[in-house]
Amino acid sequence: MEGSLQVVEPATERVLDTVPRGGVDEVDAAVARARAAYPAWRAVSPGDRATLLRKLADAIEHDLEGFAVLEARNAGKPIGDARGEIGMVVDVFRYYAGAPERLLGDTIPMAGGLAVTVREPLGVVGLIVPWNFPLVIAAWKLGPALAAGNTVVLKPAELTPLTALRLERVALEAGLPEGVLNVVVGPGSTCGQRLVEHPDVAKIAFTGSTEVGAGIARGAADTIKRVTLELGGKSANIVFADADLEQAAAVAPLAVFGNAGQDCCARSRILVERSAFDRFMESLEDAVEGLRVGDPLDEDTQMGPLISVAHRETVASFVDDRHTAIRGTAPDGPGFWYPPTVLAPMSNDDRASREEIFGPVACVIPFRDEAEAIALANDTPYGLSGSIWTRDGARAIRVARAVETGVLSINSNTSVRVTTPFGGFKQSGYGRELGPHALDHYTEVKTISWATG
Ligand code: TAP
Repeated sequence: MEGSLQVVEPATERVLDTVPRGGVDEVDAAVARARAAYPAWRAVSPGDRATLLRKLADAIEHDLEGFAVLEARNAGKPIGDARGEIGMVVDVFRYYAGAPERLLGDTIPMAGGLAVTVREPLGVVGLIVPWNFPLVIAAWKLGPALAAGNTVVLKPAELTPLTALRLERVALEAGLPEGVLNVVVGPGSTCGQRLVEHPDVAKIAFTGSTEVGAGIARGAADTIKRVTLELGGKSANIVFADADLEQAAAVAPLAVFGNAGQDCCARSRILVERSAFDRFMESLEDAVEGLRVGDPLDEDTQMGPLISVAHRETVASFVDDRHTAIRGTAPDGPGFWYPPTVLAPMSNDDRASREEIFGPVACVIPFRDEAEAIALANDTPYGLSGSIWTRDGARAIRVARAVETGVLSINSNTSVRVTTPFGGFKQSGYGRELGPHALDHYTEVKTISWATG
């Protein structure tokens, strides 16, 4: 054990809890527990594994408010958002409870017999998750991993470990066998790194920065580990002049300032057709100035603080007064507050338009026509999400097919659902979470051929 870790509440800067801080030995012990639990867990009948996942979902739902308040305080997110996220955790386990009995294979004709395929679990899977959506991002990985018969070691971010620790306890109480779901709290540079290098870990599922993701891919190469990476984004919200401009402007703020902008799907580049630029900016101003920023536990709050003082400094480094067109409000006093800020008009070449700020800062960039909108949207190393606002259905489909990104929404800003695949193009990562596709990343296809001669 590497001593203890003080977990800070971003809205008050006070210590929320103190938890044991693990190191390499704790990771090795957790991997050993997961390895020991694996043969029995994969042998649990599909129906019984489904029942256990449903019981886990029920247990989390029963404690939903407890989980939500803890998440809201530890991550500094509005309580309404936290309830929504824990609700999604419940839904994810219920959705993947349907998977063990539906992991179907193929029957393939062959000369002199028959071949069948079966989907086998991988073994021990390491899950490394960030601080922005602590439990729900963990659940996106845990649901398919456990449903497919793997055992797991989950490493939450040191800034936000509390709901993962609560989940570990609740899972045992719900009947998951000992060793199936293990949590280790500790730094990424030691604990995360050890998971990546450990010879008994078959796969790493990671969400976080592109830089750390690239290191994980390199580290995993030595043991040919399977890796899925959900990394950063700099997504475009493309608004054409023929769109419902009031609606597009009314919902644009929460698509970038939701979770205080600490969202890989944040539509942080708002591309607006030049002929509608001024009208759009007027409506946007009202919407940004109306955002309620404050105490995460206040039911009316729409945006909380940033996660840490260091992160606030990084966010502030992208903002200069020269480009600041709109600035919302934020509380004074303790807490890592930063007001929602709109930079406009911006070029796509400006630093704030190119790098993932991961804070409540949006760049509004004018475009001339459809071709330029597509070119600007794609002029980024990332490709995670995005939106298209237009009343022209054919154009919506044309642009959607041309934008290089993993998830896109037309006339809405919602791109994450339990039932649909989620993941990136380009440097936003590879692999898909959620929906039916996630199961492909937690199973191997085995071919068994049977000679009939
Ligand atoms: P990262 O450093 O990527 O951290 C994400 C997770 O990886 C944490 O659990 C972290 O552990 C762990 N980690 C760090 N170094 C590691 C290593 N060498 N080996 C294995 N695991 C390691 O992200 P961050 O520092 O929290 O945020 C930095 C930037 O990343 C943000 O500003 C944002 O741009 C981006 N980010 C993106 C996302 C999404 S959803 N795509 C989420 C968070 C951050 P510890 O933190 O406990 O050390």
